[in-house]
Amino acid sequence: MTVNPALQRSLQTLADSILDTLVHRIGKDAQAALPHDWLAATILTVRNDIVERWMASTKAAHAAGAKRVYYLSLEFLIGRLLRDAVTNLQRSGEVSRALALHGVDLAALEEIEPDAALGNGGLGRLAACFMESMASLALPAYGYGIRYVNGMFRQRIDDGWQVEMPESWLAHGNPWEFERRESAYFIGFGGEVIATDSGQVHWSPAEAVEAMAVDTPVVGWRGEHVNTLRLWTARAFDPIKLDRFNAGDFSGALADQLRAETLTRVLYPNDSTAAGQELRLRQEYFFSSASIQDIVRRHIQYFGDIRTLPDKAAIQLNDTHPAVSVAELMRLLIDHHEFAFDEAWKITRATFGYTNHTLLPEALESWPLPLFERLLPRHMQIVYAINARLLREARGVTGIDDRAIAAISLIDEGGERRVRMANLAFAGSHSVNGVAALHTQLMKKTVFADLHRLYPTRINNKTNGITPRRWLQQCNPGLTTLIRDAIGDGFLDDAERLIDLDVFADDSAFRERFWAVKRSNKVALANHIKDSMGLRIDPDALFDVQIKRIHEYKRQLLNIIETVALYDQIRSHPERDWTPRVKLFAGKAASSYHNAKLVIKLANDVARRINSDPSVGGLLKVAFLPNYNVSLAEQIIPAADLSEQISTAGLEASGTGNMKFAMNGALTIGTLDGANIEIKDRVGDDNIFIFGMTADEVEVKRASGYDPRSVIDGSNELCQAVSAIASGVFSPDDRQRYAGLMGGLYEGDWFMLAADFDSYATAQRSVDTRWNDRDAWVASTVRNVARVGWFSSDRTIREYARDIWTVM
Ligand code: HBZ
Repeated sequence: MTVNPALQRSLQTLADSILDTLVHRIGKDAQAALPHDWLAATILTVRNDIVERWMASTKAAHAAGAKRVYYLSLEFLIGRLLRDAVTNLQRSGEVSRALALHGVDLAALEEIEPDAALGNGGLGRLAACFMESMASLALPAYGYGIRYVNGMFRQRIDDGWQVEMPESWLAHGNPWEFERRESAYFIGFGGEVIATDSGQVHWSPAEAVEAMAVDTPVVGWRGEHVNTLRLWTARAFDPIKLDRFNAGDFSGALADQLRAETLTRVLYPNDSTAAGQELRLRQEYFFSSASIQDIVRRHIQYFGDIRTLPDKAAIQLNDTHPAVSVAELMRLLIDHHEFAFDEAWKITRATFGYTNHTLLPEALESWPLPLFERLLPRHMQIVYAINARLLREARGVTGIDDRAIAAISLIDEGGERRVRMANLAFAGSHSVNGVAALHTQLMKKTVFADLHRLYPTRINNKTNGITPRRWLQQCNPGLTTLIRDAIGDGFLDDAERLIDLDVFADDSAFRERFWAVKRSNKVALANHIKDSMGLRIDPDALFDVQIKRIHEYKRQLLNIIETVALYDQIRSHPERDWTPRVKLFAGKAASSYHNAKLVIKLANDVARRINSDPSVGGLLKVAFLPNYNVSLAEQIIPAADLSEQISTAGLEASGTGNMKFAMNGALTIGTLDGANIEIKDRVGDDNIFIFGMTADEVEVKRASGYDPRSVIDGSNELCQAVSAIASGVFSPDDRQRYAGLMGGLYEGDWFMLAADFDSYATAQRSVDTRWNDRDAWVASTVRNVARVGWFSSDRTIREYARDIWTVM
């Protein structure tokens, strides 16, 4: 190969600057450097380029007097950043060759970067996709959150059981971040509120911590724009109390610092039930207050007059976790800027938007009023004042009766009085959105029905999306190259151009190449599974994948029971022409969620039995992959053939994994739930396997008395599988292990697994049939890739920008 001398020189320059960074910033030479040292040196070098673009982006927004978007989220599930940054800068080839001059492999460095797992699941990952899309669309935006020292726990599987281990993503330091010691704010808690003679109100907190900003640059596609992810860390004002120290009270001397550090120590590992602890409310207020103070400070510095805040700032609340921000902005406007209530309220409402991510009642946040009042006495008064105004407005509307008033109120008066965060977020925002069409409809019909009657134009839909950079281009380079060869690279800037691929579904030569890419991704995953778990799987089998948080409504149990039923069938009818399948599961269970943890154990028990049964040998394998995270998803999704999206209809707000799989050429087996409905509308009924009850049918069945026992008894396959599990066939060491879990199906089956079982099993057999018509299968997968460009988070962000933030 001839090498262009100019290129050679620039590679050498880059190689030299990486080495220079290694020596002068890390303090190691090339001989002594460990892989982590090379990783840090590479990041620090690439960062120089990013910082320049970052400053240019900030200056340009300032010069233009641009409106800024503020995305407030207690979670940002960003994963690794190096590959993201270098591909968005379009420098992967260059960086990889420069490192090669030192004998270092870029891909290997990328693999040892820890995952920033500052989130639980879909909600946190959505925030990360949105940050990337906002930068790619050159929207001036800030993400605000908490810099947890320990993110989502690391999951170990011990004898089939989930064991939670602390995740320390900062163990080797974090070369991406910049501490901003000058951007620090006072955050108070507790104390009392004093009304002064002049009519002003003074809150004098009993304790306080300092919030300090730590910034990470977020590089947009093609590197043209860089935004800021600003995460807060807590510090004591007095890191050490010397008087106590000198008196020999060493732990007392450090107590404040320890208390402060506790605040931002750990992410609550729960994705579907509101954590009721005081520490959680403290986290919520801590990051809300710091963010709102920072936003107000920036606005006044740039624009002078706080009255214009809604013209220059749009604040989006990612679920209710930052909802106390509504009261915090009101407090700053009233107590610090001397606004009258009504004017403060007008500014506040015009500034905030609220996104709801779930209708599950146990996930809706509400705080016991005494706790809220003790921790945030001034905010409690403001909540009361907002509530008085809200209820006054409601009483004036015909059709709103006492029951509706009680439902609209910010205070839940049924039993122990509680502050309802969703109602506060709703009341304090000009826009309230759901995350898929069905979910938004259900918001209007159920949880927010009365608030919707009061404010009928406020609720709107913004169907979720995913960034095609991370979830196609970076995780699936083989497919990306293939698509590029077929339709050019316009799809890299506009994912909807993937539609040009549609005609290639009928091109047999293209289908061959498409199939070859999928197969090589499957070989790579099979190797990973062999190396990490010692399990051999056949890359020519159908890879059937369910990866997501473990939750009863997501119905991993439905999948496992169907797996057991299939196992029975294969053993009873070995003569039939079975389709070889590999069932892959991964996901974390909240540490206190008993049934979810039992489902993990069951998946592992079933896997052990099936994988060691020679009578089903090459036909069925089951694996539960430990420690599901963003990086593991990036490996599994490109290798999947079938995507399991099987929640009880009406319960999955949207789903985003469903979009990632379809974009990587897996077919979906799913219910008419969340965004599955919109995926079906786009890929077409022939290119997706839909089964089960609709949300309406679920509602009717619940209302008319669902009797799971008769359903189970009426289905041979289901009954056999449930009895086998219940009687200990898969748990010979503890035959009772699953008696309760299976008993729950007979007794209530809240998630209506039994009701959907036969329909699911039938759909699985039509998957087999399609799989065995290779041409038809591949044509369908090509059509999926071609038709799901709409699910790019660029499209979602454009809709937020146009309809909610009015910035585009
Ligand atoms: O948000 C998920 C929804 O379940 C999913 O359907 C949707 O696609 C996704 C993005 O909109 N919700 C969550 O991930 N929720 C949480 O992670 C969560 C975290 C803390 C909580 C409650 C929920 O206290």
